[in-house]
Amino acid sequence: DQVKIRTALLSVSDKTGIVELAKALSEHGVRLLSTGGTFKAIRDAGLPVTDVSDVTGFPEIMDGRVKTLHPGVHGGLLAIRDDAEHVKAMEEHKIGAIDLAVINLYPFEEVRAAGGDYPTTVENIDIGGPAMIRAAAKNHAYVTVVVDPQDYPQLIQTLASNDGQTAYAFRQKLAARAYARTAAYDAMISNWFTEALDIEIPRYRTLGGALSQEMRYGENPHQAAGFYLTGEKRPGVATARLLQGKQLSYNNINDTDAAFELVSEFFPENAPACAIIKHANPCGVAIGTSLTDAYKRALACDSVSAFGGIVALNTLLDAETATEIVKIFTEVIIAPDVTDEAQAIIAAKKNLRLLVTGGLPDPRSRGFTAKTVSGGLLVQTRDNAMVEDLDLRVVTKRAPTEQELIDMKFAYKVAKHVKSNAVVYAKDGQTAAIGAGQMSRVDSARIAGLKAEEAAKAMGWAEPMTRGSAVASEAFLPFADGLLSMIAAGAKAVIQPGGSMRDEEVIAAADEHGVAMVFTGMRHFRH
Ligand code: 93A
Repeated sequence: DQVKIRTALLSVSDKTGIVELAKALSEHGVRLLSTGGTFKAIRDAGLPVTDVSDVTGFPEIMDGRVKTLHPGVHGGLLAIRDDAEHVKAMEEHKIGAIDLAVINLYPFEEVRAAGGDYPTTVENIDIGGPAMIRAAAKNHAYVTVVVDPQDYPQLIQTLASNDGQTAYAFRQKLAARAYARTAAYDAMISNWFTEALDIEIPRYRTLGGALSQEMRYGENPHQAAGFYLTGEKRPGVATARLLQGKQLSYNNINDTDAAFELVSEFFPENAPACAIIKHANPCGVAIGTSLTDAYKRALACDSVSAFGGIVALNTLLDAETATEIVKIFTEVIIAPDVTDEAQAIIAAKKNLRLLVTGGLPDPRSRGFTAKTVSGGLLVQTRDNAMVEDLDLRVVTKRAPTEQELIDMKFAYKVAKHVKSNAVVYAKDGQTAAIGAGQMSRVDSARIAGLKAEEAAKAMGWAEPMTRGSAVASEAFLPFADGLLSMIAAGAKAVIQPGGSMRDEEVIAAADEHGVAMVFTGMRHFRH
């Protein structure tokens, strides 16, 4: 069960804590072997260390591409210590056992994140490191493997309290971690290729990531949770900087992602835009003459639901808008950037989280989304369709007016980001009402209509905002009933994919009420 560590091989790119570890090992009389850079760091600290080339009798060649890929190393890691044949082979080929491997890999993730060019990124694919990690982990019956500087203190402590030995259970745990590391590393490399070459989902889609944040809990307090970064270079919640407030929770991250992906559909060069999200669904989206105007108009749609929501902005957050936002309780603000003045205003609200992303994600770029099912992983390319790119077909006698067409497209863009069944009413670049997540489309249409009436009553408006609006349905209207409910709420124009068996019936109902309708030919399910 216990294995005394006599020889250790240290080969690390991230040299954090390596000298302290080498010192502790030396104090336990451990013989240290090491590769070029690591060797130098340890030797410069005045500790005894042997270059691995002296063990293999083979120099590092090809710019270090081949330095530890040698039977002298791999035999030492893989030998079964009490197998007569293995022992004989070790003696015959003068291979010494290696009891501890401390390895961290070429910084592929960092180079990729820093936007390294193709050859540089490829050069940072570590070959020898993962080979040693996997060999050492396989032989965990005898060998201890450490792949993360965070684990050094525990190793040092174990050796100190355990007479320079490690226990089987400890080695097992480290082996599990080692394979998680090499799996995530290779996943990262494979993901980079898919992104760099823009290829379809490969035969073995690997969704690796590195744990960036352990949450206190998941969607509910009795669920454990972590946030893993895949390394995709997309401005958003995963890559944003948190300027103030405590860490985001599981639900915050999910909602903030929905908010920012939605607001990024609106290009800032056209108009400033704001989306307010609750439970991953928008409760108000608007463009405006200014960012403040956009925020106020987004809030007006459903100011009751906006309480405790997430606010996403498509452009620089200014002081005036910040002043408006802090008037009600908001959980998170996410924006490409923030002015110093605005940041100072937000700072007065200690619990309000402020995230800046440095840019907007491209809604047309492909990428992948995934979700788990029991025993499986569903992976698809991101819904990167934009209504501007679609061939809209007028199907009613009345064609939409120019303004109706603008409102339709606005509503359709929002509907793409609303849980199905989605029915979104919009007017003048502002959502008038949003019906989300109902099992029946008529219910979504009706609930939105009711909410608009309630909002009008509460605000003292003469009529609900749905009057004279355009309405979008993210999937086709299977019957005329949904349409009639939209018309009852005051919709004058309808945008929907079309393609139902009863399209004729739906079109006839629209014509009867003088409603203009266009088909997009593309749906935006979001289940
Ligand atoms: O280029 S490699 O794939 N070939 C190897 O044989 C090899 N052996 C160790 N990379 C290799 N390594 C890696 O070198 C380790 O995983 C570690 O990241 C790095 C340490 O190099 P140095 O000690 O020279 O700084």
